[in-house]
This record gives sequence, structure tokens and C-alpha cells, in this order.
Amino acid sequence: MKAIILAAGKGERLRPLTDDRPKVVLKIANKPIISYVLENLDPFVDEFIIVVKYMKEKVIDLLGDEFRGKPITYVEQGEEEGTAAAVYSVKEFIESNEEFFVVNGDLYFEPDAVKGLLHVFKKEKGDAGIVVKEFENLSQYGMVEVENGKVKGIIEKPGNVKGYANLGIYIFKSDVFDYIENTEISERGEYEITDTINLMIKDGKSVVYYNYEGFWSDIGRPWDLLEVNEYILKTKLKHEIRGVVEEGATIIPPVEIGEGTIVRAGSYIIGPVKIGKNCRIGPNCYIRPYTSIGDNCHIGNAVEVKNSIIMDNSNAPHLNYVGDSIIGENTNLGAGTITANLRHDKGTIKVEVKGKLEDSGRRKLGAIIGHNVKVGINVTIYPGRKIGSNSFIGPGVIVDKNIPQNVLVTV
Ligand code: TTP
Repeated sequence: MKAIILAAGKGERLRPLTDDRPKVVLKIANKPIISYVLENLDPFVDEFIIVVKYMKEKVIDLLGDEFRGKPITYVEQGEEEGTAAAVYSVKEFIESNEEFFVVNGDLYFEPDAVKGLLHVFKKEKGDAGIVVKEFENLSQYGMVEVENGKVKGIIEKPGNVKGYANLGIYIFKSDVFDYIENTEISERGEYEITDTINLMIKDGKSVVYYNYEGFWSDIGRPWDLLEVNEYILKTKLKHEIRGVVEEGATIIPPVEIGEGTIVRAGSYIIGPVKIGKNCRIGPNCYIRPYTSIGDNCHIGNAVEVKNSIIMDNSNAPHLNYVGDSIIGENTNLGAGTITANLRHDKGTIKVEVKGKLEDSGRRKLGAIIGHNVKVGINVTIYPGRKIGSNSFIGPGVIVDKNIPQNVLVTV
């Protein structure tokens, strides 16, 4: 069976991390999001088709033309936007009556979601199938209404109600393309696969569902990266030291340390923590749980890092505090630069996402810093603030507003 992976989106809500790359190539726990998707689909499929568009070369360069010996074909989405338009772009690769998976490329899920869907689809002889999960509050999701074991309809963002969410993992047959042809453009100007499914149901097609109970996240906003990072480190990390740990460093498992990395004396690391290859850690730093540090990073003297993602080739070299933060690739923090991650009133941290202030629901959230950023000495970054890629922040600046990409900010 083929798996179609939708990876053409712009990932605007994940700016500045998607300033120069599609979101599916962003790494969580040092592995690209789309690699987890491929891994978790792998047991059930023999071929992958990836729908790309925004900065497509970065996906193609990352994955190449096969995954574990199974071919990958890339198809570019046309002018039309939306998930239905993305699915339609693979039409010529699907035979008549062929069944295939369609999966959003920006998800984290366990293989059980796919296994369960396939099982229900075959057992119930469905025309299409969809994975759902029960949530207390569906305001961020599409609500899947069910009746007598079948899907009755999907309502986008129904508000603060309890019910089944659409997880973005489907099985279709080739007739889905006929329904996409009849799908109308939505209010937000996109062709949505959920509208296509509603058309199928109206036409009497049997759309079955699998109620998945495992961990799932759609990675839309920056703090979703932290949530998934925490889950992966908590549930998958193995204690493995491939680098060198000097005498006088303390490592509390599970901690994964890559080849060529040196952890100098006085460093204190409490797992789960993952550190990539060729990093310089310490002396005398403090790395706390749920931290992922990429390859070629430097975490230096008197630096504390907690519940954060630091991507490849980035440095927090002297006297820094990095808490509940995400730092992109090739970024450098100056000596004394501090991220604040908690409001004095202990309220939840709000973040501007696509021009609108959104409540992250987190009491602790630090900075979201893009790629190739240079932050000067003694910079203070307020909770939930973003710094755009390729920007320079001069010494002593207080970052209390979001900073766009490619700018120089001085006091
Ligand atoms: P979304 O998360 O809805 O869209 P996006 O990735 O563009 O993100 P943002 O809203 O932040 O700009 O997309 C869900 C999935 O579908 C995701 O894996 C990307 C994919 N997709 C496409 O392949 N083509 C499209 O035209 C759209 C809108 C999404």
C-alpha cells in the first residue's frame, strides 16, 4: 500500500523556525518531524509519495529517493491550496480502485494509529477511513461526528466542546479524486479534505473511524515542538554515552550523548536529555530534563538549559539561562543572555501567531529564536517572544516584542 504524505504547507504558525525551511524538516529530539512520520508508517506501506511545495528542495535533500529500501516519489502541489488540493496532486500515481493512506506530514503519532485504522477499514469494508481521538476541548480541531460506528460528518473548529478530533491520518480509495473535483473552496480559501469527506458521506459512502488512544500531536505552533520533544525523551530515550565524559561530570540517566561530544568536569546533566555529535558541554553547566541539543553545539561555563530544544551548530557559551525555549540552527547567544520563561503574575504565556495573540496554555515558555541569529551580551528575552532568522540583537537589548527576520536591533 502507498502512503501519501502531505508536506507542502508553509508552516506560517511556526515562524520564525520555518523562515527558511518547511516545518517537516525541523528536528525534534534531533530527528526531523517527517522522519518520524515515515518510520511510523513504514510497517504498513511499501511506497511513499510526498507532496511538497514550500522550499521543497529541503525535503528532497533530507530524505533522498528511498526510506529503508522503499521508494519515495515527490510530487509538487499545484496552484490550488489546501489538503484536498494536495491529495489531488497525486492522482496520476494511483491506480483505479487502489487503496492508500494519506497522512499530514507534520504529525507525531505511534504506529498503532495506522495499524488500528487499517484493521477497522478492512474489517468494516469502508470506502474511506479516518483516525480520531477524544479530546475535552475541540476548539483547535476538526470534530468528527459518529453514529452507528460510522462517521456522520466533520465540523471544523466547533468550539469548546468534548468529542472526537480528526487526527489527519486517513485511508482513501481512488474514487476520492472524483469527490475532490466537486469540493468547493472553503472560507479560508483552501480546498479541504474534510469537505471532501463530508461530500462522500452525503453521497452514501461508508467512512469508518479508528479511535486511537495513544500520544498524538499536530505540530502547528512553536510550543508543540516542546510538547513532542518531552514525549519522545520521556518514552523513547535510551541511556547511551558515545562521547567522552570527563571525571567530575555528573550524568543522571537516561542521557544520550553522541560521538565526538565531550562533557567537561563540573557539568551536571539530569536526563532525559539528548545531546548530538561533536558538542562541547561544560565545564560547569547544568542541563535539566527534556532538553535536546543538536550536533556541533557548545553549552559552556555557568549555563543552565531546561526543557528546551537547541538545534544544530548553536551555542549558549557563557553565563546563559535557556528555559522552555527553542533555538534554531547556527544561532549564538552572547554572554549573559537570559530567556525569561515565567510571568510574574504566573499567568499562561501568550504568543503572537500569524499576527494574532494566542494563549499557549503554558505557564512556562521562553524564547523562540530562528536560524542564524546573533544575540549580543546581556540580552534579556521576555517569555514567548520570537526572534526572526538572520537577525542581530545588539548588547543589552531587552526583547519585549517580537523581532522580524533579517534586522539589526540595538538599544
Ligand atoms: P496545516 O498545518 O493546516 O498548514 P501549514 O502546514 O501550511 O501550516 P500553517 O497553517 O502554519 O501555515 O497543514 C496540515 C498538513 O497538510 C501539513 O502537513 C501540511 C499539509 N498541507 C499541504 O500539503 N498542502 C497545503 O496546501 C496545506 C494547506 C497543507
